[in-house]
Amino acid sequence: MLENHLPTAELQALDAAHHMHPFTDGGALNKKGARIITGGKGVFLTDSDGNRILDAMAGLWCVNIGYGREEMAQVAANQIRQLSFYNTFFQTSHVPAIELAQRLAELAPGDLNHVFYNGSGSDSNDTNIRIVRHYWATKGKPDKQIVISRWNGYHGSTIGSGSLTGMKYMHEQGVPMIDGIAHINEPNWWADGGDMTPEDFGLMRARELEAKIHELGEGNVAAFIAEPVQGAGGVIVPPSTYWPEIQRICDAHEILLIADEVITGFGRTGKWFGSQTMGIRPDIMTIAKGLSSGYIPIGGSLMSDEVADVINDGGDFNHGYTYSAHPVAAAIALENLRILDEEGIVERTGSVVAPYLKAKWESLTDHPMVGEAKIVGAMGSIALTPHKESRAKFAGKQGAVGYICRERCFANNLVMRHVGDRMVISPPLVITEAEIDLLIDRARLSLDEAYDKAKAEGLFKVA
Ligand code: PXG
Repeated sequence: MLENHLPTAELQALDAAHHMHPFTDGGALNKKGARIITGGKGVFLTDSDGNRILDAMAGLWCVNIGYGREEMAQVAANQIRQLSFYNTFFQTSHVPAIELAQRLAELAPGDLNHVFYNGSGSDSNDTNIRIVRHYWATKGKPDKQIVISRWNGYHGSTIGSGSLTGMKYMHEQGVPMIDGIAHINEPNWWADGGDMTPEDFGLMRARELEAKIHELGEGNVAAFIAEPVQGAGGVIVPPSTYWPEIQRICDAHEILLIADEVITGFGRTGKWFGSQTMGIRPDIMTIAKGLSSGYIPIGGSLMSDEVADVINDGGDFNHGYTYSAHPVAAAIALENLRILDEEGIVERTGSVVAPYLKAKWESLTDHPMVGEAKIVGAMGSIALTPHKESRAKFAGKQGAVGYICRERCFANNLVMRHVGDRMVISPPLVITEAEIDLLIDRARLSLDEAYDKAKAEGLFKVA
């Protein structure tokens, strides 16, 4: 533990000198200095200057049970004493891997009874690409190779998962997509819906999948991957017509459906899995983040009986990571699932947090800069706009006003992220009603300040 740490400025200087941050303009950050987080308890973080920050992002969409649970520390310590590491490559297994696999099979919907363990969401989606291609090859259809995903979907940042990811700014940065990936448009009615009703628009965007399958040839398409609710893309909640139509299309054609539940899993949407909330039946599920509440990295690819049977009958599956089924990570995940279940956290998210947060969150639409407010369970977004009726974008650089708002939030001891000009939240599921009130008070104050600043800087103009 680093309790008696160096002064903030010294830590910042060392950070700038030696630590390179993900998805960050390093040069700009090094001049400014990072905020140094020193502790976490429940929904609050502390920083090196003694601020107490309400973390409405649950770390990075992951700390579902809240920070600093003593039981988790005990389980990790005990497991390290018992068996700190062993691999599962060479015909061996261990108790945490077995118990966690059994528990996941119980919790996951349908017959998703089998897990391949990975270390994170990104490498889980790399695994999924390998699984679906090997699956079809084993079934005598080696041409079925292409995985279809969506623009503005997020599936990770390795070369494989980053190719699935639909953020063009990632593809542009020296990471050409791997072969055999195709993208369709996202069901983002606020941004792209024009004069259509959300329902008609949802159907139209879902049918892009069918059109893409026809264009590529059904015999060449392995799978479709999507987040039940897009997270990193800005908490885009699809219109009600979208998922039923996607399910119909996957069923009508020979296409595996992969639900990327890295954010939506483990209670985030008010049920154990977002697939249950959105009424879909995936063949494969990507899990990570909330699986361990972020206490230790772990991810997984959950798959149906049929997919697992084919893979298991296909001879050697030439894939795996050193830390697949890491025993400490598996033990931590099991303890996390016990806490989520026995403390009724998933159930309470649906019955208490979701309705309370929804009412408060939607009340923000009376703010002059807030257009739509969207929320599913405990993941929500608001669209910032200079003109609500026309759903207009801001005239200047996209995301400039969102960035100002995020900076005001940070200054007001609230972590709320911006995705372009959408503000997003995903607080720990253990958040109380009083803490939700505090979240909304700080969000409103930050919106007011950002609104004033955007006006003063001439940014509050319709594009
Ligand atoms: N799938 C989904 C749906 C995700 O949200 C990943 C896969 C990749 O997981 P790993 O564990 O490899 O990071 C994610 C991760 C953001 C942000 O800014 C979101 C993620 C990661 C980093 C930043 O919202 N999601």
